[in-house]
Amino acid sequence: MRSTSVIAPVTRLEGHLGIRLEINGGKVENAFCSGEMFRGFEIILKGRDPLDAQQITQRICGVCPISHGMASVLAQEDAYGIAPPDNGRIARNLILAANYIHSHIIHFYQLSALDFIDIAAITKYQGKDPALNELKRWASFELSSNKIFPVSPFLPRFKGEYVEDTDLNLTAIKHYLEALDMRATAHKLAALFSGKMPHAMTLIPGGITEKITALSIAAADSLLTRLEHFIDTAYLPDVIAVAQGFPSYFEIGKGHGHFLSYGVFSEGDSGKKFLPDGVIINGRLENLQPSVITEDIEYSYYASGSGLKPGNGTTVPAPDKLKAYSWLKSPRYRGYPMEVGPLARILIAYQKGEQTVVPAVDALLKTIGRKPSELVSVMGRHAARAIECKLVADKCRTWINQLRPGRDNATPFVIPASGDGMGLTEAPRGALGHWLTLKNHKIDNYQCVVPTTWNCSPRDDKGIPGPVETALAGTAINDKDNPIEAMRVVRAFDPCLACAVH
Ligand code: NFE
Ligand code: MG
Repeated sequence: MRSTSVIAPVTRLEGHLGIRLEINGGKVENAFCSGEMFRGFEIILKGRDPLDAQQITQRICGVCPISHGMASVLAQEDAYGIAPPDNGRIARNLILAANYIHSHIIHFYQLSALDFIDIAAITKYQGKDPALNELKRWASFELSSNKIFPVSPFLPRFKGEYVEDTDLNLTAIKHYLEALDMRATAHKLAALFSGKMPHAMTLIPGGITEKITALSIAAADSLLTRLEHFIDTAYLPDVIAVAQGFPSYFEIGKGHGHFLSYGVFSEGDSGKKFLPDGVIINGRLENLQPSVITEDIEYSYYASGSGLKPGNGTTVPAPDKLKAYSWLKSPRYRGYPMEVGPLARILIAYQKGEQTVVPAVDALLKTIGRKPSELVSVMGRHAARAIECKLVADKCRTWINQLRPGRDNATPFVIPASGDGMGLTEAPRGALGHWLTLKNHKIDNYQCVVPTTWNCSPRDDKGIPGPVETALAGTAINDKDNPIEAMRVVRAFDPCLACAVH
């Protein structure tokens, strides 16, 4: 029997994503991802002073602003021919790392965990924690009230199988509340070097404007200890427990199996990055070649040329285009749709034999009794994100110890009248690139190709679906009116549609 299920917008992710599932015989036959709104940052940037770019592009998103600021200053550094001194480079690593920790913790607890954890278990709570008792009072009321519109964010929810173990449910709900405090802690860590969060004041081409002091180093060390404790005692164990409770989700949501990472967290002049760049196509590792990136628009609400390289890209909205179904363009790498994000970074680092990554991945796989290939799945994406969060947090200790109070934190520069630059980095959700062209000292063209644009892209000019569309195909849907299985597939990618449409 055929049916269609449309979920628009999908909740518990950032921005406006619509999903259309065409179901045949209880399985998704075709899936479509729609970015439902237009924003126009690439147009807003035209004609402006290039130093506005790292501030304006950070407003693309409140979750991953640092990545946009970083891509922007990297593109400008490429155009101006400069690089930051060690203090600037390392402090930027720390700001970005703190933003990763913040983002990964939100994603698991606030956005995804409620696909698995049973919030109704709070009614069984017998302890004395005031916050949990307040949650219990509220949830007991909502669950028994039969209101036609229950109060979000916990209810309403799709019917489905949730965790049955009361202790695990109550532990995860307690961690849900603690995660809110950890997000603030990660923001405080970033703000020691970024001025404030979420949108950093201090990022400039050539480094950062904030002086490094003994006080900021000591404060960073202390905040990091709290974050590491939460990752070790809550985030990782909770992900492992959920993974063990839902083993079928190591089979669900596979996707194309092509992965892309630009590499991130510069280790200095050698060009080495803590998480390396690379590409995996059909299981084979390749060197990254940015010149083969293009964007198609056959099914996107744009009238610009199709198949353009981002450096020559244009953004001409066409809301009446009949064939279109998304405000995302379709980025492709040598024609391939690429999955980006923590799983891509971890698999590429693992295949490259990175010394810190390989033992961490092997230890986790041993704990959960899985093979590396099984990471390409819903649970694998959660596991990869959690491992990455731990690796990045632990690496912050090294970076904090490498900061030198009083030394330069920025390199002077002159903005040339014309030129172009490419800034490639990795946002929490994956590969992020900004392309900049200057004319008369002003921005002539600015193009962003963003992680969720890769992951949630619509079909390309050849009709090939995007990574999330492909990961959804084949998923068994038990009840088309409660397609929780599809929501688990989508949320495992941690989509941000605000970024994706930019
Ligand atoms: Ni709005 Fe972002 C990240 C970027 S995702 S969250 O991480 O760039 O498309
Ligand atoms: Mg773009």
